[in-house]
Amino acid sequence: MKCKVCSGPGVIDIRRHNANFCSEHFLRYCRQQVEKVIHEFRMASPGERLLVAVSGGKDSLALWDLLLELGYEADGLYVGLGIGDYSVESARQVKAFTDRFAAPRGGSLIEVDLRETYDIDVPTAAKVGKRVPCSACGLSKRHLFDKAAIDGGYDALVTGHNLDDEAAVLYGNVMRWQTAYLGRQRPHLPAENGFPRKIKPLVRLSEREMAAYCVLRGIDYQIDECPMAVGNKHLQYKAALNMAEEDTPGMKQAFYFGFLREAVDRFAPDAAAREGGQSNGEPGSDGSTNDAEGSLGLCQRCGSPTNNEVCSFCTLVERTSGHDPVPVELVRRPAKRRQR
Ligand code: Q46
Ligand code: ZN
Ligand code: ZN
Repeated sequence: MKCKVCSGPGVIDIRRHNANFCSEHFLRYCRQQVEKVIHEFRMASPGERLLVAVSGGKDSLALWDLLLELGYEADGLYVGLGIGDYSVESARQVKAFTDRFAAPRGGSLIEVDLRETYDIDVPTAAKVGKRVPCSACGLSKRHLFDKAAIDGGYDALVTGHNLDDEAAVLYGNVMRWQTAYLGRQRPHLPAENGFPRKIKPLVRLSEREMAAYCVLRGIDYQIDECPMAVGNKHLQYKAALNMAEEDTPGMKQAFYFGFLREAVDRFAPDAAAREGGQSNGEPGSDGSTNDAEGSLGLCQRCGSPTNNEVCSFCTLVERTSGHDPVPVELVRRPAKRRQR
């Protein structure tokens, strides 16, 4: 296996591009893909302040590293979800990355802990609210990401959704013809209705490539799956698409970028009719959605945009705070409804 660029020993093959790369040229390829997509979708300009939502996983840490490499002013935002040991380890990885890779290049970390600040955590919110954990989690993350970006005066909120993620969300939205979500499934959502600009600069890179990037850069990351993800739809969609990709390399990229080129605009009226909010079908990682909120007013508790008197997050906090913490293992996902 020889590097496509320098003919030196290759360390990774990328079948959809029919290319192998050595370490140096693979890292350069990753930077180029991010630069290309930022330019193509006019995501950000030099000098803007970016806030990267970091989970401790490979994608978000690689993204923060890539943006700093490319010269962007990028800070990190970590939300402590209170998901047992998983969250403890995730926080440790984020802090280690910040100290070693981000701080020396001017990146600082903002931390928000659900338990410390709001007296809730994801397992307890799920149990008390009788919600799917990913729904309570996604709702909380979206709210806190938006709030941190607005409060901190950042030009954009950046998330580490990669090609596999976006193709799986698209697959789920198509399977259920969620036309309003399809109309908003773009890698760049402009700031509107009190929400920050949201961008996804990793959509040209795959999950596997992000893992390789971290290994080659020496970035440690959380390798365990979230214990609350078991059985979620998003993982099932990913598995289905992986089988198709195995047979036809490039299928995922063609599916997702073909959608952006040929179809997303056709669904824009459906998205507009839904009015406000920025949900695009990916609240957590399970693809379920339930709280796209309009923009008719501001939450009486926190001042966030909402079409209710009190926003979904504040409602979640009001219901959940004061309850004893529920251990992760006591939260069971609801039984599947029988299908015909
Ligand atoms: S952290 Fe949260 Fe994910 Fe865990 S509970 Fe679901 S959404 S799976 S990205
Ligand atoms: Zn090379
Ligand atoms: Zn609120």
